[in-house]
Parts: sequence; C-alpha cells; structure tokens
Amino acid sequence: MRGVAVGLAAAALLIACGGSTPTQPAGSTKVTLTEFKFDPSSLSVSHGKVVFWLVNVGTTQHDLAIRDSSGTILATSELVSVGDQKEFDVNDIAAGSYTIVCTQPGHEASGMKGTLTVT
Ligand SMILES: [Cu+2]
Repeated sequence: MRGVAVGLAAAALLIACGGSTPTQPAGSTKVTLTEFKFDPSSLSVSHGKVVFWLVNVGTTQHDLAIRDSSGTILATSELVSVGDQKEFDVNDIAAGSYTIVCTQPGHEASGMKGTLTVT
C-alpha cells in the first residue's frame, strides 16, 4: 500500500503544478482508452485496493466502469479527456470476474468493453 500513497501524493503534486506530464503511479494497472476499445481489454489484478491508470489516446472522452455479473456498476472512473491521464482507485474489490465498460453513450455497443479478473 506504500506505493499507492506515493502515487496519490505524486498526482496531487502534478495537479498543483499543472502542465507537466503525469507519470503512472507505482503498482498501478495501465489501461489505454481509444475508439472504441480498452487496451488491454483483458485485465487481471489482485483483490483489495486496485489502482488503474487510464490514458486516453483517442479523439473523444472515455471512462472505465466495473460491472459485476448481475449487471451492477461497482465503480466508475472520472471522465478522461482527450490526451489526459487519470488515476482510478477501487477499494475492496472482491475476487471474481467482472466486465469493464465505457459508460459514454454508444461506446460499449461499439465494442468498448472487456474483462476484469480479480484474484
Ligand atoms: Cu468510451
């Protein structure tokens, strides 16, 4: 968990400074967002607190939501602007299989979804 705290501190510092390129928090899982897919589209993480690092290299805004097998959305990231990066922290996610989707209108239907395996 020490790496997570450092990552958050770094993110806060970058917001304060502005302008500079944010760096990926240590121990985070990087996911690239484009039209209309997640890369990688198949994610695997350990249970507990999970830190995703979302990088939008597409031409429109995207986000990442985690949906369980019953269709309930457990968590949704902030919207990531074009060319931006956002840290997305998920606490206490239990082991299991989940679906990841972009909640922007039409994106999931266009193929912007994937799987998340929590072990
Ligand atoms: Cu999207």
